[in-house]
Amino acid sequence: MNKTSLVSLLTLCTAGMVPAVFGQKTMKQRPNIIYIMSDDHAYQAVSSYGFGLNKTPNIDRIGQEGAIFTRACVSNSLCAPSRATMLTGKHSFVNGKTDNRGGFNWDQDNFPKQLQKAGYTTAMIGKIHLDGLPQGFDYSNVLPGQGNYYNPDFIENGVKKRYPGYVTKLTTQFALDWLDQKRDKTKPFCLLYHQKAPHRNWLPEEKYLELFEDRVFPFPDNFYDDYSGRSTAAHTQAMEITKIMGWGHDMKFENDPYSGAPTNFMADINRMDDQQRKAWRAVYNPKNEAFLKNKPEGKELDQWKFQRYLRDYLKVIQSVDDGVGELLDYLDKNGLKDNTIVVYTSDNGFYLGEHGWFDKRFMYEESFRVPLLIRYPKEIKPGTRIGNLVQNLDFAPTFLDYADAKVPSDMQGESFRKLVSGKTKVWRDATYYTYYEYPAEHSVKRHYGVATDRYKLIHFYYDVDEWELYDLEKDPHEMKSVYNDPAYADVQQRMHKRLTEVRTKYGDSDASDQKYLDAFLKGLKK
Ligand code: SGN
Repeated sequence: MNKTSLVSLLTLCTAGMVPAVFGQKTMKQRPNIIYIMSDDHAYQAVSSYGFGLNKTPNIDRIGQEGAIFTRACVSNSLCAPSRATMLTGKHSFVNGKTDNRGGFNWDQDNFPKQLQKAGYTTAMIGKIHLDGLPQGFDYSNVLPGQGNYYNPDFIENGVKKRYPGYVTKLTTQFALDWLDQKRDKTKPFCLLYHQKAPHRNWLPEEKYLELFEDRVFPFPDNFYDDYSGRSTAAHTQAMEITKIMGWGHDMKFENDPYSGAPTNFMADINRMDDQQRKAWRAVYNPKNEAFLKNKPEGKELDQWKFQRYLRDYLKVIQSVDDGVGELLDYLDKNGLKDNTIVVYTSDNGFYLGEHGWFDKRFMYEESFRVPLLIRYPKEIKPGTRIGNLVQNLDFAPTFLDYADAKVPSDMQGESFRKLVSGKTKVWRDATYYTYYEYPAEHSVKRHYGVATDRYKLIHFYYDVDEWELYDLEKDPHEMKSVYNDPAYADVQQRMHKRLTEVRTKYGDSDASDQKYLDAFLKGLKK
């Protein structure tokens, strides 16, 4: 073989286009990876999960042609910590990113760095919410902090620029542009495509402004929860739709309906260009005027707020689903479908009125669980359903496993590659959870806990010392803690044992909680 043909054969092999044969040794074709993550996307708002709120045909397609997980969860239900865990494969108390405040140490190891070492080209596009230039990526184009829905800034490889348009569409456009034009096509790729949507304050794309306006969504059964079956934390949170949402930012009134004063929604309105503002006002102004003419009260007012919240939240998701469709089409058209792993998930779950709430943070199911769908035609049978407790901790080792790359021994997650392809049924039977951001917005107390298939034990600490225990089979909506119920004395004891075991396994302790608490208090004093 002459030098030129050897070079072109090697090029094709690394690009994953042909299996190379060197003597008797076969070099396996390595898959591409597209990891799609949106922000605050509740599983209740992915149509495959069967809640009937909306239709997400493109996201659903990933699960129909691959697998859907019905009990995937996070280890800390908050944006930045969740992303840090996904990248490092380590719990918050190990990677150091325990809450949305403070920096993230990009110098530590992460799975994209390992993929680069293994010959992959990598890109991070969209919301990352971790300060500093992302490490482990050949290309990055990210939003600063939370980003903006309309005419957002993006930081491309460290350089900030404002782009006209809608954030979800722009993020998709940048992802497709990287796939088609910017990536090194001689290598297998890993793309992290992260949507800001559907994060608060849920500003829909112009073409979806009218969507769902004729739908009336029923309250969840526990919308008027009085939290009587639970400890202090559920009573003192600040997540109630009826009490916490504001007239401007959340309810989209330019002037407060009662005082007439301009609201903080003007910041969004002022960021829009004339055409965007006109389209927005054409839909929202008549509805707001109708409200002003006949101001609802009591339950009717609660209904009004709930409808506005849910409609806006679901409208925003429609653009996310469109973007997923565009990416899947790109793979089809470019012969990349069979050799590309596609994952769809969210950084955490979200409340859509359950317990009367929005937001996340609690270890209760709606925020603990996330949508998770994965497609990889070469290994995963279409229509697979997995009910095991996988966690965002597992993404890093799973991707490295698929890439035949080394999984660093200090990564705490486990690869679910064999589980999802049906090669094993052996899996963990308990997951560990921590939450630290308190005192803070939404006032959810610090807690940690352990969840199994059926039970969940939670300890709230810092300014309280209270335990909750749930039997998810009998009480799937976590309305009544059975921690002090004598009928559950055995379960309580067993769950305490499981908690000690997982804390030991992952290296967490009260001392480590104290370390992060001290760091937080020190930060407050500055
Ligand atoms: C903002 C939101 C909160 C949200 C946090 C964290 N308020 O502060 O509702 O809980 O982000 O979200 S807002 O008035 O600014 O919209 S996270 O996704 O970054 O964890």
